[in-house]
Amino acid sequence: MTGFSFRLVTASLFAAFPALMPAAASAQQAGQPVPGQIGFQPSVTPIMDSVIAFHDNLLMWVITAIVLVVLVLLIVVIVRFNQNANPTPSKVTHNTLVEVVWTVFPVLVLFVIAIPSFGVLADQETVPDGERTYLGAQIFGGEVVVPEPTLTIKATGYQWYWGYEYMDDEFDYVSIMLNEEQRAANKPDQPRLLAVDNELVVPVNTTVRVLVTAADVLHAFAVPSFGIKVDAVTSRNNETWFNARETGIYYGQCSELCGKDHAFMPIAVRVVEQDQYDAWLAAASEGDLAGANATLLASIE
Ligand SMILES: [Cu+2]
Repeated sequence: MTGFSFRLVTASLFAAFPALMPAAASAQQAGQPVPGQIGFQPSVTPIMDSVIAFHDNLLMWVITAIVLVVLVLLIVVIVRFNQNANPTPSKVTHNTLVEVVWTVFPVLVLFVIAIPSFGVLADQETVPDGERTYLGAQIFGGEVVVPEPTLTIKATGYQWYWGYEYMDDEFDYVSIMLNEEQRAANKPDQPRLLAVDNELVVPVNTTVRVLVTAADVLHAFAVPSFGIKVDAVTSRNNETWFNARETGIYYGQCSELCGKDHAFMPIAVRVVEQDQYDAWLAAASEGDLAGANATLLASIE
């Protein structure tokens, strides 16, 4: 792939037109959307690195080329075939060569997009074994070998909240969105419609296997900064993974229309240092989830 990325182009655009800049500057804040945002949320996992590289180094170039070709064709038609320039229209209705070209060319374009895209998609669904180099990473970012998972979490979608089960430690809880009153009282710094009572807590730099299922209707577990989106289907366990390299809080949302409160069942993942996680886990797995969360938040702030 070319080292000259679309990001470079957008960066020079911002340099030329600083007025475009504010959204991009605050986009550095990880894990949630920001007003005026036009790009992805910043990546904190190998999968999201591949997704962003796929977008910046390939997809945006293809899209830009297509837009320019269509624009040129439109201009040619407007200039050469308007009523004044071309008073007697041609009565041609078929042209085999043109039809072959406009069928074969888009097929080739789709192939060029599909092949690396399938690599990135397969990576999301292939849990690391500590040896495999990811295809998306090979194409877009060099060698990335991810250690085997040491933590398995089952995420269950309900109408309309998420349940998290720590499979290795055999405890679970549910995570429900805070309404505005609760948020103002408990987590005023967190965003509206994304803050939850009990966040999903995981350690940093740890491969986490995520089993995704549903208890009632279809849901989908998605966290943009991690580059994962997995359907939650009743009586099935779908599998994905992430390995977050930065502490912080990362928000996602249910991404499969599941009923009237579909928009109100956010996902909040709290990535913390290993010792903070160990302390949290010890208390939470003994049944004191509220105390564990309060201690954890106090140790972060
Ligand atoms: Cu939903």
